[in-house]
Amino acid sequence: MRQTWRWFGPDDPVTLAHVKQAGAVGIVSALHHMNRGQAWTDDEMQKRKRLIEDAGLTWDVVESIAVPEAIKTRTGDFRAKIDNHKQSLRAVARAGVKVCCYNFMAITDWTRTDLDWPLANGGTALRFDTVDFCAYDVLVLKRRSAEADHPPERIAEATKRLASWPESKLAQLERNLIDWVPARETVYDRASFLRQLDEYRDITVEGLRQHLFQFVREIAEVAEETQIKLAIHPDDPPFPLFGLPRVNSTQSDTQKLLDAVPSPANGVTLCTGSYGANPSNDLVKMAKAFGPRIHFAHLRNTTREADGSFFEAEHLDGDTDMIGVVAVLRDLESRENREIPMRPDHGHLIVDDIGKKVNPGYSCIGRLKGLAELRGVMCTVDAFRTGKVH
Ligand code: DNO
Repeated sequence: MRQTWRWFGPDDPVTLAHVKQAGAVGIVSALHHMNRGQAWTDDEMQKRKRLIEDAGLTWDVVESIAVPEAIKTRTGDFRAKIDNHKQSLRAVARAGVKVCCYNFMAITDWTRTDLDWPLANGGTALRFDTVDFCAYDVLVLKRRSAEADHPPERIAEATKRLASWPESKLAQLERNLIDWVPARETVYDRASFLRQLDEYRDITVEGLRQHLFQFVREIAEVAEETQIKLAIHPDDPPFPLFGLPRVNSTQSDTQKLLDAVPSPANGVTLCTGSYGANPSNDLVKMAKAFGPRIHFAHLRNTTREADGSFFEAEHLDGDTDMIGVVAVLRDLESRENREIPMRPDHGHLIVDDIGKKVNPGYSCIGRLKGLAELRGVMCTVDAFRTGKVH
């Protein structure tokens, strides 16, 4: 597997020199400053590419070209936005980047209630707590018919918790949920978020799924023509939030997209962490099922709790059989004679990174540790595969 690393660009506190020291060879990056529906330009692609190559690395994956809400809802200027998206893909191809990751989540990108959840060892992790989420959704945001989306016991517990929270805890929760995430292109306040939710009032799951298929049919043509591989990222978390429709949370969701647009350019990002937070997803089975359509892998792990909450575990801990997944991917690579870019996704905040300015989930040392562990798994799996050890 090609060992890559997400780099948010020149403002990322983790520098390209750090990436080299971590031992990654490739970069995953995006033109975040051009990611609100405009067409990416050759100039900007070249500038970014030069920075990466001057550091002795290669730009392997674009993650992501953001998909504007107008495309997901198919309203307003969505036609122009699709044309821009196609132009961006062409610019990506001209710069020589071969894989493009994107997601099709309504309004929210990846969502956590807690970006700094204390671990027993003194580090911190990202966490999604269903009760905290319910407190915000039902009692603070007061979304219309939110009560129907949460069981009564959860609402009762959320009411109790909310009463004990200081203002600062509530403000942080709100920021985490609607007003911030690294590389989320659009952020909201309470009023604008409610307005945006309203745009989805009449869109059903099947409706949004058709919008996805229509969009992918169009961009897959450009991808085929320019020899780019599209890699849709799963919903994170892989269950509905804020009453919004979800269309890429489970194996069957993803399979529907692969079947609807059978082009080999239409593929997936196997994000073990995102899919893994839904107990119906068996990642080893999915890696086998998606096979040749896996164009990119995010390797990380989550531990699920009884009420649907989860936290990000160490890369080799948690509920996903990471060794099983890596073994399937290595097998696939050797059968198909190709290299799948992978990145150690997220990491705990540990050691000297504690107290530093970091992008939550994307500090250096936690990911470096994740990559080192995963590299160990790859080497060991290979040793067994090639008969060096029995
Ligand atoms: C979270 C990431 C997401 C993901 C995008 C893909 O850390 O996995 O930001 O990159 O949702 O479009």
